[in-house]
Amino acid sequence: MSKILKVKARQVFDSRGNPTIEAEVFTRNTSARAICPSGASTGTYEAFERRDKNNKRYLGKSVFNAVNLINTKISKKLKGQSIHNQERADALMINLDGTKQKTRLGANAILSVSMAIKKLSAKVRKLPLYKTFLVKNNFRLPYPLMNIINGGAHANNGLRIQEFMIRPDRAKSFSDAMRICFVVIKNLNKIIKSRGLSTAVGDEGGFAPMINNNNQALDLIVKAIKKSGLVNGKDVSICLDVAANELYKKNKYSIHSKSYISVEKSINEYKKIIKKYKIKSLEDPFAENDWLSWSKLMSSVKTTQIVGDDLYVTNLERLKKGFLNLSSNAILIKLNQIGTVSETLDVINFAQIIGFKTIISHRSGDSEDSFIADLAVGTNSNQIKTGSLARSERVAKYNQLIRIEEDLGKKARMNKIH
Ligand code: 2PG
Ligand code: MG
Repeated sequence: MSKILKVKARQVFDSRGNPTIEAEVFTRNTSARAICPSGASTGTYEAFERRDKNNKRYLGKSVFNAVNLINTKISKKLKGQSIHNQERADALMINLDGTKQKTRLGANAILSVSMAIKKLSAKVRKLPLYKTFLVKNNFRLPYPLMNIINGGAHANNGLRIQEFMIRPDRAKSFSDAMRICFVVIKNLNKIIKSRGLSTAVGDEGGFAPMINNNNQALDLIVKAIKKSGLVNGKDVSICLDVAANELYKKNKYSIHSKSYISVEKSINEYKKIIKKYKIKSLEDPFAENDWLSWSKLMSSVKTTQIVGDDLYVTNLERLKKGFLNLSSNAILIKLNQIGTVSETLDVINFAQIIGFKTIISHRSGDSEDSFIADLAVGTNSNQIKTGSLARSERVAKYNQLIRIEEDLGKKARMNKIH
């Protein structure tokens, strides 16, 4: 009844129209499936994403070899295993791969199967997915970090910073959080339009107007918050993902303008915008190997949430290093950076023990799969970052959180931001 009969995978497409993997895990009576997401601004230490580099028909982007590995090697290995023993199934795949960054089978192959097993286990146990992770009761809904202006590698407008986000800090419920973000986004739309700029959206659903100055983007957001009758820094906070890996050259950074400046100067510029725009959260302010600059920033901006994404790549060893170096106080969690559900849960668990905020995240190439919405609630993660209120692959996660809030009924509570 709860033993894996076979695993079947197929090539499907993600929100950028790139091939990705959907895996379907079968028991004798039922099945569940999951789709792997894919990043654009990826960290060097992320688990390996396997693509058919030599297949010219799909410009080297197809995933047929990884699909084939699932249908043969992984399926054979998992046959007969219990769907309720996630650690064992994940360990079997990790061992079958046998490499540090999952280069043999591909983390995209392994993760899609791992997620499908998790979903199937919940389905067979007749439990909502969010009830099958770390938390057993007192579930908390995460605050959304909505990416409302896209720049960097997610747009072609020349904005240095990759993501300009809003977080509705005073929302009383998840539905209230959605309403607040909705109003700010609609007002931002009007403001952008009134400037004669395009309201077309980038990869994560945020607007991608043709502006190339960070402050200009921040000014637009401040205006939108005000126009909504809300107070910036209180009702709604501005949060940024700099994705500084992309803006680093020879110990210098081009975060604040096109010219490269020293770390000290970059920190000063950060301090200025934090103060002026009341920025509450900064993700990847420096590059993935620049540990020293992270610690320097942490000691000079005490009240800001500093989030490690490419720095940690959801990897326990790197998180431990960051903890010892006082590099940040929060971690971004992306399942496909590490490649299995079990390893992801280990990282979340450790992060919470050491007092780091955990933020569950989508990828810029995502799909209708809303697994991360359940993961956020099931781990009591403070925040979820899953794009703007546009593009169905982003909205799918928000809609799932609305369903979870309804399912929890009177017991539904928001997480703590501070
Ligand atoms: C990030 C992510 C998600 P990508 O940098 O945080 O927003 O982008 O998936 O391209 O790495
Ligand atoms: Mg990031």
